[in-house]
Amino acid sequence: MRTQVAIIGAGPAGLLLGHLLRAEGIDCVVLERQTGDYVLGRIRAGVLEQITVDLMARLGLDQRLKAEGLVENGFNLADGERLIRIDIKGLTGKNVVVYGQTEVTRDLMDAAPARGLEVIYQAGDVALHDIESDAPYVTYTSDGVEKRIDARFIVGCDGYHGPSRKAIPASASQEFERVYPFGWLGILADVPPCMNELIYANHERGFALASMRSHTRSRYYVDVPLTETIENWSDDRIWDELAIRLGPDAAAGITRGPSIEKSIAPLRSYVFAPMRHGSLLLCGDAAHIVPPTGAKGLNLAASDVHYAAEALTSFFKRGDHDAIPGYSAKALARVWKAERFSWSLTKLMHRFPEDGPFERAMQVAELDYVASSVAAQTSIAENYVGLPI
Ligand code: FAS
Ligand code: PHB
Repeated sequence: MRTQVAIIGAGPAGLLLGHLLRAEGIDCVVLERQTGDYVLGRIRAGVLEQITVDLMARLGLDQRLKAEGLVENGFNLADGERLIRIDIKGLTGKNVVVYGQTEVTRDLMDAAPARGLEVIYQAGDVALHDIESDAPYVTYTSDGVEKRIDARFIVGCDGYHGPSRKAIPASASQEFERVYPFGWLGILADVPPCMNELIYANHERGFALASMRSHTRSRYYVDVPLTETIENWSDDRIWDELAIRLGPDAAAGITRGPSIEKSIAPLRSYVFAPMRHGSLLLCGDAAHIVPPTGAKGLNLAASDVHYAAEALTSFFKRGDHDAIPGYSAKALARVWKAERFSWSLTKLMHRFPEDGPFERAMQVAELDYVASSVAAQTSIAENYVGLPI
């Protein structure tokens, strides 16, 4: 098979890029290791920045998002008894939308056949070849048969564990990483949210996040040591811990119920640079990871894809060969600012095992400052709604 762009990974980055390229009449094919149902079964992000909403609207794929997405004009930082509301709408004129990553992925998947976007699921042993040439290709197995796709560009949208990033020589790249000494235990339950806005809580027992997927489906998190396993956490134990960490007002609003999904995700800050090598571009988690505290992971994938689609469209439709070399620097400029915000909010809202009284005093002082300063709240708000692209 020959195409113009071979995309590896049918998560939100790969599918969004595929749709954007097809909308420009650019040939592409998406290779996905798993089944579509498996991809949809992964419960991940919940908060969309305006740029992600705008990309879905530009594709005309935002009908459900407009009907079911929850517009959020603010969110809250809880510190023991104190609740600090960040009025993102009032401070920035923008909002975010709560609409699960699963639903974004579903909308993109469902629209693929009608839009001529070919997605090959259960593609095994995907390998990249000749990425430093103008004629790279991908091999993979399907039903036990090895196949090959020749392309002008390959875009790695295969997440943190995919093969694309690993195809770039260490001599030509640099990695930046911080692994956090805790993970987030997430629970999904068909119960109404405890509040109509998100609450990030820093409690002496640890971090908690109250989020949602709809008016009848809630998403909560508590941070747990990396040694923890999900077996140690019954639903009741999670509900008890959430009630303590979120504080009495939020606790009064909690409706308990059986979990429909429960998982522990490790937290890391990670950047791989550059995000292009020869004819291979990287988008999304294939190139960077943020702790989910800032709700940036999915949204960074969207901005990477916006830049990649722009550069590829310039190349194929306008013969502009300068856009592709500029992709990595443009994407990384936004990635690093989101990495900083996510790291900063994680440091502010979590208790680190190595921290002592001084570090805790710094958290209290920073929360006091945020509570009393419009400038401090505006800084948090403009990062949370997403910096311009
Ligand atoms: P993805 O990882 O979503 O997609 C990559 C795709 O590539 C997958 O479908 C995978 O199957 C496929 N792939 C991998 N290897 C392959 C191969 N060899 N061949 C073919 N295909 C291959 N972000 C938030 O903002 N909030 C959150 O709460 C949050 N929670 C998260 C929880 C977990 C457990 C994880 C891992 C991430 C979480 N994230 C969260 C971040 C997440 O939302 C990502 O930012 C988002 O999925 C990025 O999308 P993609 O870059 O498309 O990568
Ligand atoms: C979620 O709803 O899954 C969610 C929301 C905000 C975050 C992280 C996760 O910062």
